Amino acid sequence: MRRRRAALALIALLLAAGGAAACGGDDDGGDGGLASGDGDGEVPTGVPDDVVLLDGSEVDVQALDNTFRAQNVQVRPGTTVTWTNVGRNEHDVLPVEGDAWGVEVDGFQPGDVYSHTFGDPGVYHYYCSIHGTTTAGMIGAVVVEGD
Ligand SMILES: [Cu+2]
Repeated sequence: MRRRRAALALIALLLAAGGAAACGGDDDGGDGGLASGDGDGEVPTGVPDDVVLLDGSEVDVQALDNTFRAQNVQVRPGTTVTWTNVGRNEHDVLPVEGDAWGVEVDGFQPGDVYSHTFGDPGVYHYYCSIHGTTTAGMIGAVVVEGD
């Protein structure tokens, strides 16, 4: 009887652990964009750790040589994000997934400005293909809050 009880307790423990993991959502293993390897072809997932919450319907991100600042921003749905190339080098802003937005290098020379309005909630990872890969280097993300 005693042994059976122990087994039940163990099962309960396993269930609790499993449930907790499931509730945790995207446990991305803590890679947080610091992927090993060459980075090409890898897709970052989830919300970055260091997100800057920005209010207002218009938000600015600076493209420096060679980082985005703020790197990760969180905005409300319908917010227009404007990237300005304040560096001395050319850059681009390319979404990691799809090509529904972003600007090629020809349109993002020093002093150039690019804007996109994010309507749908989600995490939009992007990068500069000249100074980064999809997961490292000159990268950023726009986190659009849910309703
Ligand atoms: Cu760049």
